[in-house]
Amino acid sequence: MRKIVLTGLSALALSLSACGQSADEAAPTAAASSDAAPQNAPGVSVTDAMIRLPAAPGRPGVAYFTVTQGDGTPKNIAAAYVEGVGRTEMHETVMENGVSKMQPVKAVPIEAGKTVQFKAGGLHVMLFDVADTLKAGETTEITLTLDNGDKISAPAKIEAVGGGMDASMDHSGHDMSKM
Ligand SMILES: [Cu+2]
Repeated sequence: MRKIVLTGLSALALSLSACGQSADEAAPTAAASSDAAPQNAPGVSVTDAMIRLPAAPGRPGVAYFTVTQGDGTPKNIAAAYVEGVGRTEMHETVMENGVSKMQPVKAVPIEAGKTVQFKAGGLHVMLFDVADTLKAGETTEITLTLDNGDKISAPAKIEAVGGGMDASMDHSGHDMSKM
């Protein structure tokens, strides 16, 4: 009786490992298909770009977007430009002693297979001297410059402040005198 039980268990173990192997074999096929889009020369794309207008004239606005690098060597986002905006700064919101504050970021690293999100409460681009030609509901263009000189442009939706509570909270702690 004991021998029969053991045989049954080892057969079960064999069938389990066989399942594991077939799952491994399927993985490279899925990875290969994501490489099949060499059209975008730098391999970097900007999606979901959005501009949030200043809460009041003279105050900064903010830009959020997602950066994805399909292939190529690691790079850095060195600068962001938004059509209709005088000056920009890349910032990151960090927690310090339990208080949320922002600090300037000189370069944001990107690498193949990774997605970097600029979003409320994290990385974002501050927009200074926002022209009143930028109107909620319309679209402008955002251009990122990489440290190798490549540029990527994408359309950016313009939203009024108040589209989300997070925007005003994100910037309430901004100490302009330190900039
Ligand atoms: Cu900021």
